[in-house]
Amino acid sequence: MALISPSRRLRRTPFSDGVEAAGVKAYTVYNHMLLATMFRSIEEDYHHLKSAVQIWDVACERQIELRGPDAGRLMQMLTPRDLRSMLAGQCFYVPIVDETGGMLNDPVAVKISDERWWISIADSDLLHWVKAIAHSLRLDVLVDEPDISPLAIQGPKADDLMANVFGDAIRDIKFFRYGMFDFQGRTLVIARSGYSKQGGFEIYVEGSDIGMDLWNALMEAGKPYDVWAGCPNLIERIEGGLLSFGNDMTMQNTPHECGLGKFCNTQTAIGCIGRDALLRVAKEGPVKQIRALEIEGLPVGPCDQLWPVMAKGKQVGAVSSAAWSPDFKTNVAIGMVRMTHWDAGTDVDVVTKDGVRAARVHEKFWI
Ligand code: THG
Repeated sequence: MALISPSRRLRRTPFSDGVEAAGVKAYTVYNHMLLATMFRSIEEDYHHLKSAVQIWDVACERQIELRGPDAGRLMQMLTPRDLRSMLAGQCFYVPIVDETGGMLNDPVAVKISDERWWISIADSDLLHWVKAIAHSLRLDVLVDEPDISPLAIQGPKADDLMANVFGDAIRDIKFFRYGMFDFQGRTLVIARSGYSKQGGFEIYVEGSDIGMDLWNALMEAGKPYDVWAGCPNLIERIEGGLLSFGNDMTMQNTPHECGLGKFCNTQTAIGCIGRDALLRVAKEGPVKQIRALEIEGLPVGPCDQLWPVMAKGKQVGAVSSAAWSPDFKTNVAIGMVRMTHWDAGTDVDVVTKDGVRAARVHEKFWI
């Protein structure tokens, strides 16, 4: 692969100096921002993530802030998840849908107060959609992208590392809840969440100016735990069934097709823009859905285009993410599979870029 050309369009992050000093080997672009994808090798990073602790520059998980009396109303317009029970101090994984029920994004919503919400977005320009709704309905809410950059601490030693910097109270934060913690006189939101199944935290770093000081403090505090700079890991996130917007699903898919029906309360999410469309699809049920797939044979290359899933010469689905799993000693994959072939154990073929491979629908994700 060639190099990536730096430019103003491709935004750096408050932690980019640290990422570079740590020897980043590959980047992707996410929300028009740099996101590291590899430090040593994807496999070394994977083993280390599962045994130690890593600091991830996930500033590209940009925030959309909703501020004002209509913030809660606007937030509910965006998602079919019922937000009435959500309290300040909680985070919710929320599908965001358009008027046809198509997925526009799958962010984490963070409720700061009734009148202040953050939407921690995946890779799509959601800000435009949210601003247009607020403006066209003359809602009493400000919508913008504040200077807030998530920094994730992930891995089994994450609690110990974080306790060294923020104190033992950090250990009491529950999954998808957050607390407020001080660093250099700044109060930061710290949630127990993150794009891995290894456990850990996300610090919503408010103010780019403290970015490198916090990065360095965490690196120092992590020395006893063999901390590395890291990044979301392709293998681990497939094993864990963590979906990637733009890869595993697009605007063409409903939340139900994505297996995100459990995060929808379409009956009671009054005000959700896609509600009528989703009531129809929820009644019929999806005819294709995300599945875990096991692809036989030698390690497959990265999936940078959909790989057709075939049965008896007919296409019955497509694989969107795949990687060799060292722990499960098979190729793990995520794909969308038609109803006729989505039962666990169904044998299919996958047309990978290095040839046709036998594959099987797996009953669930691996971790
Ligand atoms: N954290 C934050 N922002 C993000 C991500 C994140 N924005 C971009 C991207 N990741 C959004 N997508 C996801 C996908 C999965 C999860 C979070 C964000 C996730 N899912 C858990 C699961 O499926 O096991 C838990 C969901 C739940 O039980 O509520 O964590 O990672 N800030």
